[in-house]
Amino acid sequence: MGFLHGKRALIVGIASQRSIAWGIANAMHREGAQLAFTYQNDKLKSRVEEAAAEFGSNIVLPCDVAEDAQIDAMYEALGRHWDGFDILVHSVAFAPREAIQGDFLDGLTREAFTIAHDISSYSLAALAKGARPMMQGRAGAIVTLTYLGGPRVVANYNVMGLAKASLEANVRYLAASLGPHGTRVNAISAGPIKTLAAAGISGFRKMLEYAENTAPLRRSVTIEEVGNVAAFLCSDLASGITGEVTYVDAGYNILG
Ligand code: 0WD
Repeated sequence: MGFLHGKRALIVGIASQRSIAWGIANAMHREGAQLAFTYQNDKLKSRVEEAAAEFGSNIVLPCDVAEDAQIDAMYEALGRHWDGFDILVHSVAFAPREAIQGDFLDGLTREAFTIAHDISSYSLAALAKGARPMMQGRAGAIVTLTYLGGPRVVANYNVMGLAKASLEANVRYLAASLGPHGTRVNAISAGPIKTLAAAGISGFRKMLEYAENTAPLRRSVTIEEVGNVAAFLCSDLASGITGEVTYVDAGYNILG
């Protein structure tokens, strides 16, 4: 029996089979969790439906996290399938392309800052708030995805680095807020992986090659490896861990 047997998990952030959220869904499904999925817009709907079918789920709901009404409607619809759930996976980020290339200040605008923080950090708290009544008292867990460009300066990551720093603080404040309700909140800081979101970051291929050549394990990580850690962090095996950032990056972050 898998270590997530009997758990229900809501997966937010599948855009393709390469998405980190796909790797997480795969690991959670393998470990026995029942899954539900959201999609950002009609363009992504069929891909997410494919994922759901592959993972034995028929719960596929629209949710653009930029819209409060869509978040509310998504939880209302989810409530018609499930009376509660145990796991929330947040694997969503966005910043306007011109703000994630070249010089930090040259590409920075108030609008880019606002969008990056809204979609990449606020959305975690918004989804957690909406989930609170359904996750209440169930020994549940929330996991989100962050990157080293939050605590450190990484070329081209720019305003997304600010948003990830906010996201990591968000994880700590949410952990403190939801701990008394029985919900743990953690982040995984993943090494570079070639996905749709990564393709938007200028110089991504160089970043990936550099990480592969210098990380202690001399390679990059896979969505399967990130998925396994997410499944662990959201399982009862990790019942003593909350408010943490766990690196899944082949050891890259320890380098000076
Ligand atoms: O190297 C990487 N790929 C890393 C990614 C290293 C470390 C962290 N991460 C993080 C990302 O910052 C993000 O938080 O992992 C998370 C997932 O990213 P991913 O799997 O790399 O990328 P992708 O497959 O593109 O999924 C992210 C999805 C969006 O995809 P697109 O490419 O269409 O922007 O986030 C979703 C969307 O599906 N998303 C939204 N969902 C709902 N509402 C919204 C929105 N407004 N905006 C983006």
